[in-house]
Amino acid sequence: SAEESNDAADIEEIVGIEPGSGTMDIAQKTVDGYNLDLELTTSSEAGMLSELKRAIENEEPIVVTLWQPHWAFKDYDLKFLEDPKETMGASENIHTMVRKGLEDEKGPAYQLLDNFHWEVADMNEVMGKFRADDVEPREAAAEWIENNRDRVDAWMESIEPVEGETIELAYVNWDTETASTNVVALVLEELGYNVKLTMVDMGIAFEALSSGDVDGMLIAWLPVGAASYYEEYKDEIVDLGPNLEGAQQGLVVPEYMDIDSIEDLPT
Ligand code: PBE
Repeated sequence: SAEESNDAADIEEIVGIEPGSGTMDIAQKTVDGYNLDLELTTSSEAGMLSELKRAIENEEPIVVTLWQPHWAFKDYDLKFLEDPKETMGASENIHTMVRKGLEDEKGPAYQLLDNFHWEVADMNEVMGKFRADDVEPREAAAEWIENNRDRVDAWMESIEPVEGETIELAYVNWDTETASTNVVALVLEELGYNVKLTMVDMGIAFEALSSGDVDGMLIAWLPVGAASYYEEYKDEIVDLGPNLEGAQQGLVVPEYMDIDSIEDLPT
């Protein structure tokens, strides 16, 4: 029966995302920390989501690495498995980081990046829009800006516009970071910057920022998600603090599954 098929005993794997992501790092620590007898499979955000979709259509058991903000929580009935050891982190913040020297060399951009701050609901709105309406992230970001002009104006307040300067932001191909990076890129363009967005893996982004090859990034989930990279590079980069608070990562299952905790998974 469907009920039996949702038993934790039927689960053999955790469907993960890109190798080298913060998520995979902490998911592996979770497998080790709880002594789980499960294979952590690598995939991509899109691959994980299509496996999730297929499992839900067939009401089959599945465990994925997932996080909030994410439109998947709106599209599907999902739950975070309780994580008493907090190896997947508890409440996470997404930090903005810039290269050393940016404040002196590109003050207005630095100021804007420092001022940028929004809420979980905002990020969900932008990422949900480019997902659901099949519009480009840039268009979804522009629409959010239009609807939140007062807040965007507050980020830009008393920043001197520039002319013809270039700024380069690194980001990873995750919907969360695609949303924030596109919003910030458009506001930097309003300030007069030519904005270059460079999509890379998370490790490359940290490395490029530390060597000064890119100017900034909005991708680091802390204190837990990106901690390994942050520890490695923190002395060579400038952490401007959270641009969003109250994010969360975890092991996530469909509501119809009869387990509630990571401790219910096979060991
Ligand atoms: N994520 C999405 C990323 C950040 C955003 C949670 C998969 C990670 O830290 O791996």
